[in-house]
Amino acid sequence: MRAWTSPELPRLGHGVAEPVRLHDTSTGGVVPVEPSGPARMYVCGITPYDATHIGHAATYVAFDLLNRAWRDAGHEVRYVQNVTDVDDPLLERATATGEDWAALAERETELFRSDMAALRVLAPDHYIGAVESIPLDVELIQRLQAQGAVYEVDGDLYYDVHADPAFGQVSRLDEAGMLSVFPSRGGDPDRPGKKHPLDCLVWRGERPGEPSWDSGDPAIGRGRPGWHVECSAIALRYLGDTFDVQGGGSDLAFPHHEMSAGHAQVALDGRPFARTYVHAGMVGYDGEKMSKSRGNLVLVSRLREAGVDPLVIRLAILAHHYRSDWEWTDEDLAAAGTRLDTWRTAVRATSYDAAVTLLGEVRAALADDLDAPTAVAAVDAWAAGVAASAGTGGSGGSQGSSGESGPDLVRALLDARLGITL
Ligand code: 5CA
Ligand code: ZN
Repeated sequence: MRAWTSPELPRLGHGVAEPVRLHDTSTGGVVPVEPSGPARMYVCGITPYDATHIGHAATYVAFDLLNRAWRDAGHEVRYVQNVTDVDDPLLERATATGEDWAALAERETELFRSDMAALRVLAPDHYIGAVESIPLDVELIQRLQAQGAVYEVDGDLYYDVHADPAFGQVSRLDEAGMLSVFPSRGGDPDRPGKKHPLDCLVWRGERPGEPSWDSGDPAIGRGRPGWHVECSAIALRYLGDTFDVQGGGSDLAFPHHEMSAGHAQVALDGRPFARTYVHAGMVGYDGEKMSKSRGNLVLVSRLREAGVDPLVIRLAILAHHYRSDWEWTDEDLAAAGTRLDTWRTAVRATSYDAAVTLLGEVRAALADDLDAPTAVAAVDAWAAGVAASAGTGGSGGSQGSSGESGPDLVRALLDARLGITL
């Protein structure tokens, strides 16, 4: 399906940024990520039954920082994202409100596109819906069947998690840990007929009143795909195996990314699905994780309608490290507004030397596991320095040898690396 229009990305001179190091859930450490050829990233997309909230926005802004870091390090980036435009929560919401499920999905996907564009998030190269990827899912399920990794339970097809010897290596949870989160994240540990409580659905047979598709294969029948197979199949088709980063919020590490990796690795005879698994922390509001099902949502579109500058929303997000869990507050937004004003005042009077120093600091912070708060603090310190030297009549306006001015360099830097235009 159609993505959204990416903002222009200024090219920064001054050599290339250093390679990016990222926290990898599967090893538990910060590791160098060294793409060979184009950098390949898959980030799990929305389930479009409600509007984009700050938690979603924070997750996509985090991976946008990675996209921008790779580009500044000289990589071409291949970025793929899905839209889970058919799944239980979407169908349940449509049933509850009496809306057509496909119309609901299309409307919320369109709102997401406009929120992402407003937040200056670079668009994926391939934006793929679950419905349009059903033939890819069927093909993957057939490969899993050929490996003996699929069995039937009353017309539904289940994946045997132990078919992948590496099961557990993405989330690094033990079985008790897996079982404790499985039911709240789409799993059905107690379904009779399953071989193991953690086995997951790959194909849900046709039910009255639910959308279904003909798989074209009598051994699979009519129905709809399970959730994990969707991301596995889309990533393999558009990125190939052993791609650089599989990303999403930390609530996806298990079961979603564990299962998607398992499917792919069984189909690929053990070749790794992704090299690195990167997870953003959960954003809360009013003391709980922000979620559509809890209803404690701060919606990007609602803030925009209320006249909040989307760049201020983006800057409020950047004040938090992507990996930490944090709480959204109205004060965050006010602080980001003040900060943006301060930066906009400072940029007019910056010296070229101060701009070059800032470039090095921002690049270094972001190369270190996308440390946006440190990058933001460096910009704050630069702005304070500019204000202090303006007060003493000091050093505004000088240029580098290329004729580039300090203000031009800082504007390009913050635009290219933080997505903030001054
Ligand atoms: N469609 C699936 C992924 S294939 C899905 O999880 N959709 S979602 O709409 O529920 O979430 C979209 C993305 O936002 C996921 O990466 C999820 O981990 C992330 N996310 C959801 N809630 C939060 C939150 N409160 N804070 C941070 N990220 C969140
Ligand atoms: Zn996914």
